[in-house]
Amino acid sequence: MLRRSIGCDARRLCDTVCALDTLFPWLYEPSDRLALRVADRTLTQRELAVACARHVEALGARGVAAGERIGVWTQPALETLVALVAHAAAGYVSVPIDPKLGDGELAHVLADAAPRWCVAAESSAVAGRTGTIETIATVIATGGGTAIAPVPIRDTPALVLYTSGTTGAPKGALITDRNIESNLDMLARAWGWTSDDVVVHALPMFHVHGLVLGLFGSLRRGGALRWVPRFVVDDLLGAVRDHERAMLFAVPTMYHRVCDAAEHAPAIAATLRTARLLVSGSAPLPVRDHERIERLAGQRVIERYGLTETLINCSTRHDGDRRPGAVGPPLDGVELRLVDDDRRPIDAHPDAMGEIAVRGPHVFAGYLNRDEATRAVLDRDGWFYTGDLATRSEDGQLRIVGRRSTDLIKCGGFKVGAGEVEAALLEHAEVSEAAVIGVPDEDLGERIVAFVVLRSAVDPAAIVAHVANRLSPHKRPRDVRVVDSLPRNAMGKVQKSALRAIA
Ligand code: MCA
Ligand code: AMP
Repeated sequence: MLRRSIGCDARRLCDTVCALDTLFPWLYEPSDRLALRVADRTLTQRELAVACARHVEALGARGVAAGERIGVWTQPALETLVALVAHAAAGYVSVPIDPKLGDGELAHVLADAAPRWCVAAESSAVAGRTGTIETIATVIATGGGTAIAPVPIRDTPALVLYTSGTTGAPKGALITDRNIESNLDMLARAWGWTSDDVVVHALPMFHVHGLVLGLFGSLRRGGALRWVPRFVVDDLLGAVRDHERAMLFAVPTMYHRVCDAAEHAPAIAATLRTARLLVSGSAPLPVRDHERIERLAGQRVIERYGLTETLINCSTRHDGDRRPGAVGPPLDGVELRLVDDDRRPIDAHPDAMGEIAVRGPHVFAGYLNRDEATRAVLDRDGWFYTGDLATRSEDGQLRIVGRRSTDLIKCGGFKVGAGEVEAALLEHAEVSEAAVIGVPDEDLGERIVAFVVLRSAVDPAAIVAHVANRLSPHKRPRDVRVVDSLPRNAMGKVQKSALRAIA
């Protein structure tokens, strides 16, 4: 194993590492620049390098070997970020876990990913929830002399990210070092992203947006991340105000709420104007909000489009045309085509609608333990079928116009499978039938509405609480409608279009 003292042997080590091509090259020649800030706690590059090295040592001392899967309880703390960076840098596979997961979903993730260890900022918060899996507390250590051993970028998994599908429980998407490196470098070109940029976000650390783009993206560039662990408009904008070159990453729901606040508070609008870039993604940004932001912030939002399985595919460019309603052209390095129902390319027809298929080094390695599900979306030639429907303008800008499956709901930027919520509802003893739909919502994009047939009278709030015990809070229905029966076709299939009409 290659180990050197941080500082004294840094130049020699850096020469070795530069030749290797690693995810965070500065880790082997750290400076005193800011790397991370969470609330009032900060780490410079040098402090982060030490903290990562000590975390990896602590893992080694417990017998955890590189390549192992480790659950990361993504508590809102600096320690969470240290663990995630250390694992990525040292070749461990992080399985980020939403601390708010309901018991059923947590049991599924732990059984499927089967990590032998979980790390947490406060292991007491996790105790009792991980069964026999050993919990290790992440401690930010400040001393010690050895650097993390550099690991070259490979095609092996760095992350297992759980994502919902139309049916069944969430699947673990295997994201490799190469996926992360290639996609972040594509984005750096598209956004003019440099080491002087500070990303500000209030996103969770168990999804691509907050974790891969926000955390790994900032650090890959040698810049900094300012993480506001809970989304509160004033806190988020306060963080933007603190930095000269802030890049704000947020989902449309957050921009919607920021605009609502800015319309009544000129100071918020003034702060928005200071940001170097405002970037939106994870769900469609309504044209109305795009225009509101332009009016309030004096600049247009950069929209980018991606999926857990592919990271980011398209983006408007920092020096290009930021067109409301469009997600820009494919990133350089992404092959993209529109296909028909038989997956035949239809690119010859400008403005024709088709499903987006993508290929490139950013496309994931498959789903953990789900070869059949992988084959359903990833063909032998490396094309990934997104399920998203789009048109492409003559100049190559994509417009997302819908999804193949209406059983996928995007609520506040979170993807929720209707089937997953229906299964949780049906586990309630008094629910005999259940159907879940997404209903358009100005704030959330889509709101989860459940229709249930009951065996006996139950308070709808108890039904919502029942779902919350099993799944993440964001998968709870916002509205439960009790009906005598569900509309079904001759085959007995629930007619969701009829439910949508009622809702
Ligand atoms: C929510 N609450 C409820 C219910 N639903 N209470 C009772 N019944 C319900 N049905 C609670 C919440 O837990 C919260 O409670 C409070 O009500 C407010 O909820 P909400 O309106 O949802 O607001 P929020 O909790 O503030 O959430 C909005 C949010 C959040 C902050 C925008 O949706 C969010 O963090 N979204 C980010 C999603 C994301 O990162 N997606 C990236 C996926 P309490 O206050 O007690 O907590 S990656 C991806 O999509 C690709 C790769 C890409 O392109 O990026
Ligand atoms: P997830 O599986 O949570 O990563 O969600 C991926 C899905 O989010 C995509 O398949 C799209 O449906 C949606 N999505 C992400 N970014 C955008 C965007 N900028 N505009 C429209 N939809 C988006």
